[in-house]
Amino acid sequence: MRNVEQYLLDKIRQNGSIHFTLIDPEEMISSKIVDIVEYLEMAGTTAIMVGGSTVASISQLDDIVKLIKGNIKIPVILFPNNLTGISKFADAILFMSLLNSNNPYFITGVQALGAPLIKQYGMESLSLGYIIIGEGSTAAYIGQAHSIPHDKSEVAASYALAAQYLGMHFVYLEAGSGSKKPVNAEMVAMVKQNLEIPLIVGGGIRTEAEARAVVEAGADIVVTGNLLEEDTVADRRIDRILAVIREAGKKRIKENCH
Ligand code: 1GP
Repeated sequence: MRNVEQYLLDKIRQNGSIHFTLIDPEEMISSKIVDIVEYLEMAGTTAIMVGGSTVASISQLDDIVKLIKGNIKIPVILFPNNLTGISKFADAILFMSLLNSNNPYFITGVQALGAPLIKQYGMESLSLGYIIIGEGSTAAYIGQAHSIPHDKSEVAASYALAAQYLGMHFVYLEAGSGSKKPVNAEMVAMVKQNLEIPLIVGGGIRTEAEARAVVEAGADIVVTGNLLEEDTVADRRIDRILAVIREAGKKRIKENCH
């Protein structure tokens, strides 16, 4: 796919909100991946993100990206944790800065190391301000984040606005994969009120009610990852979550028209 960003913006405009599936190459058994991504594409996920906080093997990542790309048409977007999160076989990369890290390596350092590789691969780069919310996640630990507490919505809103003014194209509020507490609706709403670029929300979203709450509060893109490991494909929970995101997205479009 050539212009992933335009494709995503069109999908958000048409649907009000969209869903990304996160595949962690270290958590997912390759034999299951093809069935799962084919199913998710059919069920209506908009893109597959590939990455995880501890991805260490580029060859394993390459194999998984190739496998996914060979079986679906929706874009495969890298969600890198480090230099080892870059595979030349993906359609695009979330070129992200962990805005609330205490370590400049995660804000601009690894980006400078990775940029020449992205250019060499001719890969589309989606500029993203990444903001970690709440304590205790692997992402917060590895990224040495100065995590924003769940009740400090105004701090999250300031970081998000800073991302926009720095020229970034997307903002991601991350509660951490497998988190017991997703980003709350109040924080999503306050961030969105002050933002003109698309807002991605993820981490710990497992139920229809949680997905509905973040979309109604203003999330343009909802990410789920861990959910896949709970056999939600088999029990159709993933379909119900996608349906809720579609329904709440449509409602947002209607409200914005009035
Ligand atoms: C993690 O936000 C994503 O980076 C998804 O989180 O795995 O908890 O769905 P989950």
